[in-house]
Amino acid sequence: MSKSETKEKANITLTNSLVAEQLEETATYLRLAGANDFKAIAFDRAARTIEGLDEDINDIIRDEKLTDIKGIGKSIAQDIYKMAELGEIPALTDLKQQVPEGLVNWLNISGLGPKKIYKIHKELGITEIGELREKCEDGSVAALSGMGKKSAEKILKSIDWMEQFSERCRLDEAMAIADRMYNALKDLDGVQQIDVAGSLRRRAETIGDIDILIAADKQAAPKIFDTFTNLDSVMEVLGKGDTKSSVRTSEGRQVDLRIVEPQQFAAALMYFTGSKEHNVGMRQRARDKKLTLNEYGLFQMDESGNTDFDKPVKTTTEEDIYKELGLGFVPPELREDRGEFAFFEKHSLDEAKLLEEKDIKGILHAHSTWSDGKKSILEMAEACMERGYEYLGITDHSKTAAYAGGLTIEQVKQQWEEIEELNKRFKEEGKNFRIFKGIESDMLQDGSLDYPEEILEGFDFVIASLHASLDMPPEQMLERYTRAIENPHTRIVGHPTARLLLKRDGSKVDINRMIELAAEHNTAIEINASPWRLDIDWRYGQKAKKEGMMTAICPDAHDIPGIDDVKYGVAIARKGWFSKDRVINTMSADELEKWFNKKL
Ligand code: DGT
Ligand code: CA
Ligand code: CA
Ligand code: ZN
Repeated sequence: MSKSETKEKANITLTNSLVAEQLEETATYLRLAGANDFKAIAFDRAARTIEGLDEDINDIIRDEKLTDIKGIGKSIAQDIYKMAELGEIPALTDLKQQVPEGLVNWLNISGLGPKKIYKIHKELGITEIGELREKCEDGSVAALSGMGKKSAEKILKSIDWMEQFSERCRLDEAMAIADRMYNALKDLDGVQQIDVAGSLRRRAETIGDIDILIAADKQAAPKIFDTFTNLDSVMEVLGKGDTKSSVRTSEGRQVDLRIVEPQQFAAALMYFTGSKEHNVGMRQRARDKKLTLNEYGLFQMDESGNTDFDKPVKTTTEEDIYKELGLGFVPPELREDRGEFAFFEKHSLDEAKLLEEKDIKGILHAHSTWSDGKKSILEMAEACMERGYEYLGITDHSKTAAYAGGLTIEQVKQQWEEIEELNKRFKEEGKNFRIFKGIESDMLQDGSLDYPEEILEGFDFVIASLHASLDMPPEQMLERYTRAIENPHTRIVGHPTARLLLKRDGSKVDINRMIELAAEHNTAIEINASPWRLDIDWRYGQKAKKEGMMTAICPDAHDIPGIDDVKYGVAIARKGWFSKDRVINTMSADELEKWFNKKL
C-alpha cells in the first residue's frame, strides 16, 4: 500500500500520546515474544519521540512527514500510518495473538520486566502466575542464569502482594468510579438523598468495594435498582435484592448500592461509612445512655434493656446522632477509632482546624522537563497560577538519579538562572507569583545529599528523598534518615517509605523515630499526594500531632494534571489529624521563605 492510499483512508483521530502508548506497548510485546531487543528499543525510542513532539501527530501524518522526525525510521513510520488507518499497529495486533495472555499478567509483578518474563516462560514452559509461584518455590527460577535466589524471592513477595491486594484499588480509581455512579443516580425519580459511604467516604488510601447509599420511598426502589444494574459501565450483576444490589464495573470493581427509607438515612449513612471500629465505639456510647444505635436509627431501651423500636430518637442528620451521644460532628476521615471519641467529647470540628483544600497556598515538589517532568517550569507555573496558587517549588531530580534525568551542577546553575528570570518577569508583569528554587535530592546510602555545600546553599529548599537501596536493614536506614534530617539544608523529607500502593512495600524504617527527629530539627515530612504513594501514612498522624511534626502536601507532579493530586494529599492530611498550622504550604510565599531559612 502506498502512503497516499493510507492518507486517504486516515479517518481515525489519533493523539500523540495514543500513538506513543501503542508504540510502547509494541515494544513490550516484542520483548514478551522474545524478539531481538534492537527492534524493541527502536519502538521505545519512537514512543518517547512522539510523546515529546510539540506538533500534532495528525498534521504530520497528513503531510506524510513522519520520516522527517529524528528517531522515526521508515518501518515505524509505516506502522504509524497503518495505525491511523486501522486504529492499531498491525504488528501489535499480531503480537497480541501470539503472546500467551497469562504472560501479560506477569507484567504487574514488580521487578519482572518483559525480557525476564520471556526468558522464564521459554526456559520453564509456564504461562500462569500460579505456575510461576510454584517454580519460584521449588528453586527452578533461582537456578536460571541471570536470576538467582534473591530475584526469585522478590518475585514471590510481589506475587503475594498482588494476591493480597487484587481485591482492592487506589483511592483515585475508586473516586472516579464513584463519581460516575453518583452522577448517574442522583437525579433519578424518587432519590431524596444520596451519598458515598464506606472506606471511600473515610478517604482510605486503598478501597475494597464502593458503597453508595440512597434515601427513597419503598415503591421507588425497584426502578432505581434497575437503572443501577443496567448502567453501561456495569459488567456483571453480583446480586439484586429489595434493599441492596451489587455490581462489578468494567474496571473490575464492586459497587454496592443500598436504598433505605428517608427517616433511616442518617443512621444508615453512619453505619455504612464505618469504620467497623468506629461503629463499635458509637454503639457502646449509645448503650451507656440507655439507647440502641443500629443502621435503622437511634432508639430508646425499655427497662429490661431491650430496644424499643416504637421509640426512635428523632435524628435527621449524622450531626444529630453525634450530638445525642455527646459528641461534636466527627468527619468521616477520622472515624477510625484513633482518638476521635476523646477529642470530640470536648471539641467541635472547627476546633480541630483540620486542613482544607482552600488552605493550600502553593505547590511544592514538582518536576519539569529539566528532569523527568513533561512540562517546562513556565508551563507548570502558569498552571499553578490558573489554579489560584501563589508559588511553585520546582524540585527536579538530583544528579545521582541519572535514570530520571537528574541535574548536573551545570544544569542546576542554568535552571536557577531560568527561575530568576521568570520571577523577575512575574514581578514586572505585576503577578503575585513566585517560583522557589528547589531540588529533590537523592538521599545517598550514607544519608548525605547529592551536591557539594556551595550548590546546596543556592537552593531555596531541599527535599531529601529515598529512591535507591530501599531494602537496607532498618537500623542502617534510620542512620541514613538521621543524617539526612540533621543536614541543615534538608527542609522536607520526600515520600518517607517510598512505597507504591498495592505494588511495592515501602522500606522498613522506624517511622516513629523519624517523626521525632523531624520535629526536633524543624524539618517537614511530606504527605506525598500522588495516589500511588500517599506516604507518610495517615496512621502516624497522632504521633506526628504529639511531636508537633510539620508536613507539606506535595503532589510530586510530573505534568499539569498531577498538580490536582493535592486533593488526595489534603484528604490524607485530614485523616492524619493535620491542622492547617502544621502544613507548611498553607503559608504565604514570604512566610514560607522565612521557614525555609529557619533551620540554618
Ligand atoms: P473496604 O470496602 O474493604 O475498603 O472497607 P469498608 O469500610 O468500606 O467496608 P465494607 O464495604 O465491608 O462495609 C461498609 C461499612 O459497613 C463498613 O465500613 C462498616 C459497616 N459495617 C459495620 N458492620 C459491618 C458488618 O458486620 N459487615 C459489613 N459488611 N459491614 C459492616
Ligand atoms: Ca466498601
Ligand atoms: Ca461494601
Ligand atoms: Zn521522588
